[in-house]
Amino acid sequence: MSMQVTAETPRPRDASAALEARAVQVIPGGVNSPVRAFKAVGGGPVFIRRGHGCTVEDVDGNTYIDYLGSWGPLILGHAHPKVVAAVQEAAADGTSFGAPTEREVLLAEAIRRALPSVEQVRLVSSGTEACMSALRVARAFTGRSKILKFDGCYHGHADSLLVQAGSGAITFGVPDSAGVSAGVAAETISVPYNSLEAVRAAFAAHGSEIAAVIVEPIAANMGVIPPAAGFLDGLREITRRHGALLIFDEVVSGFRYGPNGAQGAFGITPDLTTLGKVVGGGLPLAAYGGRREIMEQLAPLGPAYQAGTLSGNPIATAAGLATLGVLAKSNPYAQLDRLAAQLADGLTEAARSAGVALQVSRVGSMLTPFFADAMPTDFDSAMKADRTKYAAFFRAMLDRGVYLAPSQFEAGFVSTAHTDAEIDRTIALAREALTT
Ligand code: KE4
Repeated sequence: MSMQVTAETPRPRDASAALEARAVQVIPGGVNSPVRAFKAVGGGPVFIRRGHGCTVEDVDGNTYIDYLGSWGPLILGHAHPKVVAAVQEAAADGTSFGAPTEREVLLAEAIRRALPSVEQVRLVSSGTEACMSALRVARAFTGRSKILKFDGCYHGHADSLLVQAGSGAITFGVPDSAGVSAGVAAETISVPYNSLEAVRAAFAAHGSEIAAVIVEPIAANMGVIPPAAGFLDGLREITRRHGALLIFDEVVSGFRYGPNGAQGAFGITPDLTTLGKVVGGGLPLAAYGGRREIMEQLAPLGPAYQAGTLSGNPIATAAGLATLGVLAKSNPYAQLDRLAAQLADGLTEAARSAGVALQVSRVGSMLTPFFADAMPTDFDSAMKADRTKYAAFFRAMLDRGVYLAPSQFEAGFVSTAHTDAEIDRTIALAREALTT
C-alpha cells in the first residue's frame, strides 16, 4: 500500500481538531510529550492515523512527506516490512516475560560490535532512562556527585538533566523545569556547547567533584549543531586528565550518523554511551553501556541499582534487531547523506532566491533550517533564529503536504524510504512556501 502525497491544499483538519478537543480533556495539553502539541509553531497538532515509507496520513486523510520520523527512530521509514514482520512474529510468542531472552543477548552483542567502547550494555525503555542511569553509574564509579552538561543539549527529563546554566554559570545550575529542586540542580553545571574554555574553567573550579561530562556529540536539540573542530577531542583529554567520565549521548546520533555512531565517525572513545531511537526501531527501547569496570557497578554485581519491568522487551528487541539488521546489510549512510545534502542545498537555494535568510545546518541525514543570518554554533546563537519565520514556514509546508519538525530547535531526518522524488518535491514546495 503506497500513499500518494496530498497534491491539493489539504482537506480541513476537522477530525484532528475534534480529537484534540477530546484529548485535552483527559491528557495534559492533549499530548503525551509536550513538543507534539505544536505550541512552537501554532495551531493544533495533526493526529496521525498511519505511516508508510516516508509518508504519514492524518485522521482527515491528508498525507505528508514525513521528515520528523518520530523524532529520529525511523531511519528505515514507517512500517518497514522487515520490522513489521519481526514485531508480528515476536508478539505471537508473547509480549513480555520479565525474564532474560535470546534477543536481548543478540541486541547487546550487535551494539558491542558496532560500538567497541561499549563492552557491556543495559537495555532500558527510553533515552531518558538511559541517560539517567548512565549518570548514576558514573557517580557510583567515581564517587563524585557533579555532572557537567551543555546549554541546549537535551538528555531526557531526569531531574539532574533538566538544568540550565545559572548566573554563576560554572558554579550552580538552575532548574529548567518546575519540580526540579535547587539542590539537584546545584549538582549540575551547564556551559556553552563547543566551548572548551568554559569546560576548562568548570574543571578548574570543580574538577575533583565532577563525575562525568555528558554531551550530544552532534547536538540535535537546539536544532542540529555539529561539534566544532577539536571540541570532542578536547572533552576526552580534559575528562581523562581530571578523572571524570565522558558520556556520549548518542540517542540521536547512534546508528543514525553511521554504523559506528558519532564516536566511530569522529574517532573518540567515550567511557559511557547512551543510545535510543534507531536502536529500538520505533519501539520503546534504549540502552546505555561502556567500559566493563564501570558497568560492573550495577546490580546484581555492584552497588548501583537500575531496573525495569520491560527492559529488553521481546517486541522492542525484535524491532531493534530487525532495524540494525537492515542497516548492516544495506549500509545506506552514503545514500542518506546524499539525499539530505540535496535537500539542504535545495532549501538553501530556494531561500536565496526568495531573499530569505536561511542557514541549513546538516550533519549526515539530520538537518535543521535556521531562519538566521549566521549559522548557529551553540545555544545562544541558535536562539537568535527567527522562530516566527520558522513557524510560518512549518505551517506553509504542512499545508503543502510536508511534515517538518514542529519546532525551530529540533532536527529533521531523511530516511531510507525517501527518494529523489520526495526530495525534489519538497524543494519545489519550499520554493512556493518561501515566496508566499
Ligand atoms: P526519550 O526519553 O525521549 O526516549 O529520549 C530522551 C533523549 C535523550 N537524548 C537525546 C539526545 C534526545 O534527543 C532525547 C529525546 N529527543 C526528543 C526530541 N529531540 C524526543 C521528542 C520528545 O521529547 O517528544
